[in-house]
Amino acid sequence: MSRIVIVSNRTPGKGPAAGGLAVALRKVLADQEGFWFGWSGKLTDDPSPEARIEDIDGLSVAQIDLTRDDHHAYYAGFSNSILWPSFHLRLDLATIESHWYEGYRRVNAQFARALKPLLKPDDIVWVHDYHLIPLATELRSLGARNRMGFYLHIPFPTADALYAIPHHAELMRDLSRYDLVGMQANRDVAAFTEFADHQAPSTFGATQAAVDIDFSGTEIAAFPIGSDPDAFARLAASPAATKMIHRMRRVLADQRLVLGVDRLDYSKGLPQRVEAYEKLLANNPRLRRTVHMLQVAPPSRDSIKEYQEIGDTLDAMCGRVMGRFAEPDWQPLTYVKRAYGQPSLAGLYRLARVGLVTPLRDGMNLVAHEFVGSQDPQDPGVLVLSRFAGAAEIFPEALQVNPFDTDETAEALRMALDMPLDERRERWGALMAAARRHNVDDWASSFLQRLSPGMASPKTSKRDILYLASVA
Ligand code: ADQ
Repeated sequence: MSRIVIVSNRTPGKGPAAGGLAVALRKVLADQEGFWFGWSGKLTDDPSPEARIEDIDGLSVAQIDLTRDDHHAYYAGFSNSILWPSFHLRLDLATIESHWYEGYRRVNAQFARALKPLLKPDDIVWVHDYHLIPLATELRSLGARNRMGFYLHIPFPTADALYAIPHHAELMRDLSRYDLVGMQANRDVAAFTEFADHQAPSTFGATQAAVDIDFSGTEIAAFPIGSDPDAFARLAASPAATKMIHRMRRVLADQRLVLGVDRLDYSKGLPQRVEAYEKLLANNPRLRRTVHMLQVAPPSRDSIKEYQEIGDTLDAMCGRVMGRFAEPDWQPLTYVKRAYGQPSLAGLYRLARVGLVTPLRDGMNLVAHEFVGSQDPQDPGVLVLSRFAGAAEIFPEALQVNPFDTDETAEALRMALDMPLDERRERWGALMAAARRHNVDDWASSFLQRLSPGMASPKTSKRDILYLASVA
């Protein structure tokens, strides 16, 4: 049976993960033979060209070190100061330094040189995310003929945003070296298809004469990622979750909890969210003292200026709302900057009357799935969801909002808080059914089955792949 080789920027570490990728993929290799390949997290002056192979929490992991300069250019530079903001349509937050691209390609070539000797001919290679778009090109130039799939965890940009990315034509050519490219949502496949349709090789013309993009050998389809909603349901009733719920109930008393859980990232719409909550309190004095907002947002990528700035902005906004509405015996909100284990998160999700998931743009958003999975079926909370998250295609029964319109989000919050129990149950029943249909096991087996149709699957996927679109 073919082995699965998962490749991502970082190999998984021990302990709770604050990123969706690690949470989702641990499960794949728990069920199936193979290994995980990526950067170790270590920076050295003279990295070994060979990967170290270790067992980490029962997973076989092959890792390499990077030099500080290469890592900066590849990770903080090209990946997270150019690709991340552009793919999230935040060109205003992109910083372009042209030398970062060489570092990005150098690291992808280094990954390929260390991975190629570990590959057997029938291994299936599954590459994850925007850090590693050129990996198939690099592996193929070393002679690898394996089936290779790429999954983009973040949204695919509009054509205009793509044009703003240096070397975008080469990156698109790199995508064409994969057998399968998976995206989160139909909107991403549509954006990709639009770009591919309008950028036939000839139209790259004089400025891009060397680039010849042929997508006829690449299948493009949407495979919306999910969580394990039944595991969250169990976790939410576990002793650790119950402990968190009791602690919070003592503090909250009769106040209803409005909950946000996110990495601290400008794509998550946190200032707009706090502003919407401020408007809720301003427009509905009767709700003061009856609600409390908890925003959990551990810092991420904090070596990047734009991430420090979003932290400062959020601090200031939370301070403003406190100053405007707090009483000696009532605080309107709490802002916590740390990561929690899944049982504690599940407890918070279950306790919340409203899950406020309002990114300005998001590939999927697993917090929405986890919130749904964790609810008490007898007394479920309400999901307020950005229509610009991939999850909006999965959860039409959420209260969907335009997160840029803070009046609309404030009104959705009011509706959620006033929603009768019958309606909450009805909406949650539909959301939970959707979360189960799109669970993470089926996501992984759907992608792997499509990448390698003859391969035995660890779990038979009953889900049809509803989101297929092909540019071939
Ligand atoms: P992220 O941008 O990290 O992921 P998301 O999908 O919400 O966003 O996943 C976050 C994960 O981190 C969730 O599993 C959540 O439980 C966990 N998490 C968040 N805050 C936490 C905290 N304070 N403590 C502990 N855990 C926390 C990227 C894309 C998304 C896409 C995922 C998966 O940006 O759009 O859904 O990958 O493909």
